[in-house]
Amino acid sequence: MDKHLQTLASLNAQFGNDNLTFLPVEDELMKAELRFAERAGVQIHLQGAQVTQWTDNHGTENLFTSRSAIYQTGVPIRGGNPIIFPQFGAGAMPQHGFARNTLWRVVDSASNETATCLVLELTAADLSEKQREYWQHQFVLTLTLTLSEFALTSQLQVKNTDNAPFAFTFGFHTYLAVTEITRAEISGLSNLNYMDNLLEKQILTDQRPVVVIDQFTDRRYQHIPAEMVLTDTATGRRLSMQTRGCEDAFVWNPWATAESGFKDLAPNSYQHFVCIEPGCMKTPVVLQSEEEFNAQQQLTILPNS
Ligand code: TA6
Repeated sequence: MDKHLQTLASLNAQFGNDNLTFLPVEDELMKAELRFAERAGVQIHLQGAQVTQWTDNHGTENLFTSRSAIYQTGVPIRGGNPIIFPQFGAGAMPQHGFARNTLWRVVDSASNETATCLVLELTAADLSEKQREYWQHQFVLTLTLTLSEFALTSQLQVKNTDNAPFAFTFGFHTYLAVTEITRAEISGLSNLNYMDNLLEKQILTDQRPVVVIDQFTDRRYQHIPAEMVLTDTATGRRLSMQTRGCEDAFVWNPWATAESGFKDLAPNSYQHFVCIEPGCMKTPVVLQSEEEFNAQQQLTILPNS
């Protein structure tokens, strides 16, 4: 059997446990279901190592995944927490690079009294011929997902296993669920410069104490702080996003203006999510041969939420 080919049976036999089950999706795709404590859970699609659901131990779903999402080999899933690598946005390769629409491999799992985790990997050997046309470097991408009662941590490691340097941009393209977009507030971004993709990429500054979304928004905030907090004022729920290794963060919402251009977004979906996307987008990360880069996004539901 192809050493890369993992089946539901082999995955459940090798990595399954009381808190981890592998399940089928459409089009021969597969996903993992991680559970913890009474009600915490995460669903991760092996294509893209993409989290599509995160339920905390209150039973609240904190990520948005479109009900019109397409589950097809090679097609990015609209929502959840796509991993964007090695190109954020448009460029020499298709939008947002190959990591989110390529099948990753499961390499480890663990579960103890404090958390349960799953480790997935993507290397140059997993790329198609077409993808190799865009990207000839040898690399190892490792994503470690850790679920506890009220937190979900994504640790991304990029290793340059080539004998020459390469540069990349990346992001955690996180779709955070909100009750109603105009009731959402983002703190931690005031007084930061941001590039506005909708105003000829001008560099502006936002001096409001919190960012509120009241129109089509596509901004790249620069030099982000270690923590941003999303408050859903309709319910009082507060979600902390703590990052490491992330220099910038896009804030995106298509509003009704752009939503109709996305066939995998149902009408009025824009009202129920905001994307806060930490990463390194403005200045590419350069990795020397055998060098490693680590980044982390920790989502935590704050107490009294
Ligand atoms: O959020 C940044 C962004 O690049 C937006 O400009 C918008 O294109 C969004 O990502 C969605 O991109 P996608 O390729 O997933 O449709």
